[in-house]
Amino acid sequence: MEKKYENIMVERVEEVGIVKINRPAQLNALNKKTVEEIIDAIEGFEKDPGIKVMIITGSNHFSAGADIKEMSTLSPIEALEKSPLAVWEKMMENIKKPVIAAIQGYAVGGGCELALSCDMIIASEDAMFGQPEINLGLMPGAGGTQRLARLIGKQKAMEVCLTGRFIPAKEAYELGIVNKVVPKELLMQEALKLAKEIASKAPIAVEFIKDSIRKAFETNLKEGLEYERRLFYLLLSTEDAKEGMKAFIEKRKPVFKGR
Ligand code: DAK
Repeated sequence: MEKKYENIMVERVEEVGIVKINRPAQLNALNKKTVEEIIDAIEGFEKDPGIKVMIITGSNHFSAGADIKEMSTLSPIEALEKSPLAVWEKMMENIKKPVIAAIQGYAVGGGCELALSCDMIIASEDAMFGQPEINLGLMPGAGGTQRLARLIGKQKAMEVCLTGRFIPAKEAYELGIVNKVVPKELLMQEALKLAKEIASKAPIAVEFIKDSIRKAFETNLKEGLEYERRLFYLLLSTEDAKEGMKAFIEKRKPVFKGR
């Protein structure tokens, strides 16, 4: 039985944990309660050995960002000390299991930042991305300037954050923000297909690959290559790697056990 939440829905499909933001009347704006529930659900799936991959999605839209009504009452000190958006943004850096964002409708402001903190993005044709904080006299505060600049380069990140322009799915794909654009009715099917494929792989290899790719954004090439090499040696010693190579030689499908 899944836990009951107020503003999100959780579901599991085989080894995939799904978190669905569900405040459709407010376009899934991220108020404190919603972000706390997202954090709780993701942490729950992260600890659950039966879950290998997660999907974050939203009802009708992904999310129109931080709840502006709630945010307008926050003092800077409150934002610094209590902001759940900051907690969630830091938490995503430490999640070991792959997280896929399945996006329809708006993914803007904090919603875009939540998507960018995921490992892959599948978008429906109607998806819209953007960092419109500039129109509120603000700026992205949960990774928008940093992750976007690393992902699409300085010039494009400047344009997106300084104009606040919304970017349609097709353009987001061309910019490299999105892995795949699919018709709306196929969104969850495609996200689940990707999630299940990854869930079928050797779990320690999946964890190390995610860790190593993320490291590429935090280190210089020399340190990153050294980090990768060490993880590779570690993987060689796992039962799953021995099984994977043996199965190849014996021309059969490997059976991975996460050891
Ligand atoms: N917050 C609260 N309510 C929102 C909302 C939001 N972000 N976005 C939409 N809504 C509400 C609207 O007020 C409206 O409610 P009612 O008037 O019906 O009661 C309902 O959702 C439907 O919205 P619209 O009528 O505006 O719908 P449209 O289709 O006409 O327009 C839109 C869709 C997405 C273009 C528009 O709603 C819009 O521009 N929304 C605001 C988008 C935005 O500016 N997002 C950025 C928010 S700032 C932090 C780190 C990060 C952040 C904060 C703190 N720390 C580290 C401390 C992040 C900040 C942000 O995300």
